[in-house]
Amino acid sequence: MADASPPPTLFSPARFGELALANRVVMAPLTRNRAVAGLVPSPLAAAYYAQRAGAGLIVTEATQVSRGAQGYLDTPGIYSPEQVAGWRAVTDAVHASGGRIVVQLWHVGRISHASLLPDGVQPVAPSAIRANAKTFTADGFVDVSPPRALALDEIPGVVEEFRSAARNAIQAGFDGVEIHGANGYLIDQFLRDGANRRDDAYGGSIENRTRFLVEVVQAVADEIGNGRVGVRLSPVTPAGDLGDSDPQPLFERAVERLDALGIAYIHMIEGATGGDRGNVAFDYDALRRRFKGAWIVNNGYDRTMALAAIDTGRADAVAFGVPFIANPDLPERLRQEAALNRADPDTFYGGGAEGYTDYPTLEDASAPA
Ligand code: 8OZ
Repeated sequence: MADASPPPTLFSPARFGELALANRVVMAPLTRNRAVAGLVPSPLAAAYYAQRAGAGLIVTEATQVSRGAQGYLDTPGIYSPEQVAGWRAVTDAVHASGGRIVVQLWHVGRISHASLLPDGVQPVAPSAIRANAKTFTADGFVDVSPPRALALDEIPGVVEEFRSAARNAIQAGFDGVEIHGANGYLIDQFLRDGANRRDDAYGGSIENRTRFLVEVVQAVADEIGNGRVGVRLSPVTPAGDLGDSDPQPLFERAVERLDALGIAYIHMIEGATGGDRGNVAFDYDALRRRFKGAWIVNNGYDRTMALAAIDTGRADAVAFGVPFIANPDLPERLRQEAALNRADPDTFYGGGAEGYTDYPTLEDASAPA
């Protein structure tokens, strides 16, 4: 007899590896550029994330694994004791509110500017190919700096940065980590041939281009346990001026290799990040068939699409980005089919409490004035 438990809905609990989720509404990673001195998370971050603890899982904003991993102004890190202490306040607040939270570990690679890097050094990348992309610095939006190619003997050191950031994450009280393999940043630059022209063990064949991803995930899993590790991928997004000549077999193999590592979940951005879901024909189901862990989908989902994704079994959870900025109680609003607050793009990046911790819940809205 098959398992008699009812099929899950968007609001059913789930277990992804070692992560126990109260529901299948995930808060996607959202860059907010509000870190304070030392790239420590804002003192407001604890309240911001705790307000959103009704999510089955919170993925933090992308967070640098080292000083050299930064590509934008005022994004937080997780490599110094002060940053770990700042994140501890966040994880304590989320856990006190009954939530679960993982930190997204990030290295931007070529998407950076010398003014953001220690001693104004060049950004690093698989190959010395500059992206036609801008980043945000103290001087506003500027073209990214020309990168230099990582030497073969430097790569293990970058892998170690991810490992030590994962160790710090556990020390900071996180339930796990999500490795940022998406959106044209360093791991994605190794994966896709638009940025990787290496002729050593990290370039050329699919096996070689997936090597850096696998080494990072292996190191992090060795450090904190594979059941606490997720990976975000975006096979066809043009973000960061990155593309690949044949993404289907590349990402099928990447997912197979992640499956072999037994990680908790894959977080799949479908289409162009924050944009057209159908920019390129791509068979996501062929990827999912290669992975036994949990499958989180993302990009432009509304309530109807999210319910259907779980009901049909196409996904195990759905991640929402912008709707979570404006709706701290998003899972409750989805449950009740309540109206959603509209997000204000002017307060997405930088600033203080406005547009960060001041969006009302349904309860706030119904309270007498
Ligand atoms: C928006 C602005 C800056 C960075 C990503 C980490 O797209 C980002 C990001 C998003 O993954």
